[in-house]
Amino acid sequence: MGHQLGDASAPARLAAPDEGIGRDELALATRNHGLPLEALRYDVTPPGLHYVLTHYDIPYVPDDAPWQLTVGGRVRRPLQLDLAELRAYPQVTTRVTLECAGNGRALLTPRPVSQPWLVEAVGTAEWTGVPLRLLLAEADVEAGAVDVVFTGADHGVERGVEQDYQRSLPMDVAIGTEPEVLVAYAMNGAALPPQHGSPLRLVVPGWYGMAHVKWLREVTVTDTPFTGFQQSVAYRLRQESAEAGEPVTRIAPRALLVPPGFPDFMSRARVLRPGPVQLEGRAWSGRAPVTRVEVSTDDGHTWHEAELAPDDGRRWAWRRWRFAWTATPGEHVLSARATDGAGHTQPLDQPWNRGGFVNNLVQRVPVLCLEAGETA
Ligand SMILES: Nc1nc2c(c(=O)[nH]1)N[C@H]1C(S)=C(S)[C@@H](COP(=O)(O)O)O[C@H]1N2
Ligand SMILES: [Mo]
Repeated sequence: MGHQLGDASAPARLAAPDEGIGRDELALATRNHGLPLEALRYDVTPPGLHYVLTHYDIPYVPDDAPWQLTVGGRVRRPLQLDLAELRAYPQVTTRVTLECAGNGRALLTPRPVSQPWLVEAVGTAEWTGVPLRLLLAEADVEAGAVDVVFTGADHGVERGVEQDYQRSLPMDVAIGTEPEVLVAYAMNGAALPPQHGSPLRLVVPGWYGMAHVKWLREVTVTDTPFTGFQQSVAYRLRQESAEAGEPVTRIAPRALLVPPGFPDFMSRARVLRPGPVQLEGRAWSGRAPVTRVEVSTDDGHTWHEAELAPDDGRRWAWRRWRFAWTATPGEHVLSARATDGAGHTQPLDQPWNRGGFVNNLVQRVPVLCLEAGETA
């Protein structure tokens, strides 16, 4: 099987210099959709507009099918909980901006061949569930525990390794309160949709998407570091395939613009009429609260302070920003750049690694402003 379906010791492929998006990437792109960027206008992303990423197949779980979550491994009191039992625990609702670690990958040179996101792998939802720390406290974790492994019900093969989708968190993150990790059973006040993990998923506010295990069926406490595929092979920052690499964890700051004006159907190039334009968008960071957004209308040569919406205490959700601009006829390149309270900001030159992860290169939005009275 490894012979036909890849080899875990072989690195993920990089596209040749002029190689276009291939059929394999197209197949991924048609299954895994992004946020239509005009939906950045909503505080909470409406159902169906939130991005989706699923490595294998979406498990078929009929509404009335029984579901058991087990909490086991290095614990004194293993738990087995159905949905009604989970709902009986204290419940928490948190608004969370979720972003795929591979967002921006298809803009990289050279391009890592995988899900070819431009910049739209993001969305914001209100997740309701049980704090994971309550379940772990009840299960009574043994001394010497190091990781908590989360197993989804989906199954597949990746670079020759057959697996259930599994990711782990260090114990201090799993039982922490900043962020508070949730075992979520509701999204925007309704049961989880199939593509977002029905009936249960993990939510790790501030962390990139890969940590938020969907179709969650098992929580396992370990006394040795977890070395599964998604932890040790995928989701590592490497320049060379032989490196062990650094793990991908929290979301780096990013700002995006609501696309101004109107689009050309094929190129999606933006067209504007001259005069005052309210530029607006969203900014987020999983590392520290966003403290600043700057805007450039001259392809990054000069930067101006944008107005950030007041802090509403929703630490893990994107923040709105805006900037008043007067469009003049001709071509312009618009950009926004977020900075967080820990001093992280967005680079103007692409950060590159073999997986195309944590790439928060400043967005460039070319626009064509028409002459007064002209139509496109
Ligand atoms: N079980 C399972 N959980 C998963 C995945 C998966 O393939 N299987 N994909 C992860 C990745 S890479 C991302 S970016 C997020 C996407 O969550 P969403 O589809 O709800 O937006 O789910 C994560 N959780
Ligand atoms: Mo992802």
